[in-house]
Amino acid sequence: MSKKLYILGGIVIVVLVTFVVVKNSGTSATVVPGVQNGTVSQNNLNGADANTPATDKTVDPTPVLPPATVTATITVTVDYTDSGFSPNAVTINRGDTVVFENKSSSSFWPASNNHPTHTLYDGTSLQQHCASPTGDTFDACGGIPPGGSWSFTFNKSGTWNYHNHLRASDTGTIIVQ
Ligand SMILES: [Cu+2]
Repeated sequence: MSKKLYILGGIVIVVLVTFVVVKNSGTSATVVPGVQNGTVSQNNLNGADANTPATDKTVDPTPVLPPATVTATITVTVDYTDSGFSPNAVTINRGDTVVFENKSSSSFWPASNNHPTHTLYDGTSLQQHCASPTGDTFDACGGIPPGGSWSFTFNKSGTWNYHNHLRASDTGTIIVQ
């Protein structure tokens, strides 16, 4: 009985000594770099204890995103009067919409140059793109009566000259950046 107690006590002592040695060796190994820097910071001391969660981890702040480079799209109005398109030249960004308002005394038909084929904007002719209009061709494909309007969203960059197909001498320019 007493022999078992001695053995048990010996085991406890061995375990305690081993624990102290391991703990001390860990401490000395990690404190040295702090001392070499001239100062022993609290972080270095905390870091020496393997049971203490590291406190010197820095949490990244919420990333600051650069300002959005895509600007909101806008709608610009071009009036058509008996004197022609006004303003005659308009500069917009890709994705912007131009509303052509007929304030003249007769119907108008805004369309991409060149008259009469209208191939400048999308490469297809009036006969082709007006057969089944998809909304992405710069061509009203029909007369708009006085008081009416026709709008088109420009999704292609370029300098797009246009005219009134019903009075081809009236022209204008949409510059899409
Ligand atoms: Cu035309």
